Amino acid sequence: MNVNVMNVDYSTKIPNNVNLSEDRQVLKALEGWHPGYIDWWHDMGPEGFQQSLVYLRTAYSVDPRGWAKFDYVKMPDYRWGILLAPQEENRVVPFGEHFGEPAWQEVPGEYRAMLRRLIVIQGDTEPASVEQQRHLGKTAPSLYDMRNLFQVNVEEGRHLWAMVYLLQKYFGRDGREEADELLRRRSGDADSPRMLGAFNEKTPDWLSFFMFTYFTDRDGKMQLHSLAQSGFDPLSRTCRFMLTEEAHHMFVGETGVGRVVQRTCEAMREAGIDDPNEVARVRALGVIDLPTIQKKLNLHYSLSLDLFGSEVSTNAANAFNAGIKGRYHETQIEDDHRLQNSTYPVLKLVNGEIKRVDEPALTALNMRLRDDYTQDCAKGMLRWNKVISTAGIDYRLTLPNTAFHRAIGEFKDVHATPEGVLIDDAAWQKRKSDWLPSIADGDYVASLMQPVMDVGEFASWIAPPKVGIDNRPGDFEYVKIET
Ligand code: BYC
Repeated sequence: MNVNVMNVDYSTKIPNNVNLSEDRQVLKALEGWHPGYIDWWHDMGPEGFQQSLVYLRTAYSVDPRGWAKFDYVKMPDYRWGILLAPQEENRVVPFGEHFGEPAWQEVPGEYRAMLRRLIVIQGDTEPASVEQQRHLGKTAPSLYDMRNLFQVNVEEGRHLWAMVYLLQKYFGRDGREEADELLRRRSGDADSPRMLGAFNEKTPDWLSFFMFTYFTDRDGKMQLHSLAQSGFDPLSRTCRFMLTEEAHHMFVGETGVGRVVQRTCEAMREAGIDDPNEVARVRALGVIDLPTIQKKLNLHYSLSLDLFGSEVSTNAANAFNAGIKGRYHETQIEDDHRLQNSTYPVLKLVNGEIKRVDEPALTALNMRLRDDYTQDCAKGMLRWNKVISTAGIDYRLTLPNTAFHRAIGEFKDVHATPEGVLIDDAAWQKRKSDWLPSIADGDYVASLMQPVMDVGEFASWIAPPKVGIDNRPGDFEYVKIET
């Protein structure tokens, strides 16, 4: 491990551990990009609270034993920095046609376009999520939750910086142009939308935010893991450090949904309601009924599955062959890491039925990553279901079938129930509001979104967390709101 890259240089305008002060050209490009970023943050970052002091963590090192410090910061003063995990000595390309060759420190010419595309797609998602979440501060269910939202937002901003650094350092003029485009596209904009579907959807309320951080940030985790395997070493190192921050985002999602479920179960028990499908009675308690939570889950999981691309993809095969994008935990997998002769079972439509069919493993890489993702999703759900069963309520949250509500890949042209039964358009239209949030469900959840900004207080529909951030007590003032 190279000790020099552990600590971050705060003397330049852009904190970094990549020796920017001696890399004048890149420093200049980044400093040139900085004002546009700050404008974007003011226009499209969190609405309001920009002058509030927020108890945020800022990365000061990339040492896994202690990399962040917590302090009150005004969001626009957050030090967005460029941090790469330490360079591993003698690292080799861990998969594909170049397996075993030294990892690249510069962009290999033949893979330039492919690499740039992947970096741009990754970069595009980061500001998109900030845009999607920008109005949520105003309806935060507590100061604790508001702080977590803003933490996620500033770190997604930092992840944008991470990708922009790669573009500006390694891709010259077209990299700089792409960096500018990242600030120009807007989530949900009719003329200039973000690149991937889920990042143009609305995040209308806090339950959606928690589902997004659980399901969509977890796609981020899987994609970052795959890129962290890259033979292009600077990308690998960047993604490795981003994963450190990403863990908190998924924690916010998992505990957020868990706390909503817990509050609903507590309220049902107190009111003596056993049947979770008595939606009107449960809603009268000011909590979110379990069937609506399931519908939100169906929506966010299916939108997130689309982010893996088509089940069978030559793009994915090419990126793997090139040594640019690997598999989840590539180096821990025991095989030849070339996949020239192996197969992988892929879900496909065969004579109107959903079946697993063996495909060449190389073209099936998106499917494989998506399978790894589904397994990862299922883990946290066990905890949510434990809360429900402990409360003695007969209900289980489940992941819908992969064919349900898809816009990308094998199932995009069919309709399927959450159980995976194919149905026709008429049946889908009739039943879809049983499976996805209806306007009425959205209105009800929206009606609960009343801000709670008193220290240590929480909205009626969500339980307090078990522990505070940075071990702070329950009555800690996570955001000092300016008056
Ligand atoms: N929407 O071979 P195909 C995160 C396009 S999230 C729109 O099926 P491929 C985060 C595709 O571009 C992680 N278009 O797929 C989370 C291609 O178009 P072109 C973000 C789509 O290329 C929360 C065509 O369809 N990172 O970090 O194998 C908060 C055929 O493509 C979509 C990455 O995604 C879609 N959903 O895989 C903040 C990693 N899917 O080129 C942040 C980088 C496919 O023919 N990206 N298309 O015009 C990739 O690895 C791959 O590009 C994808 C697609 C997985 C996205």
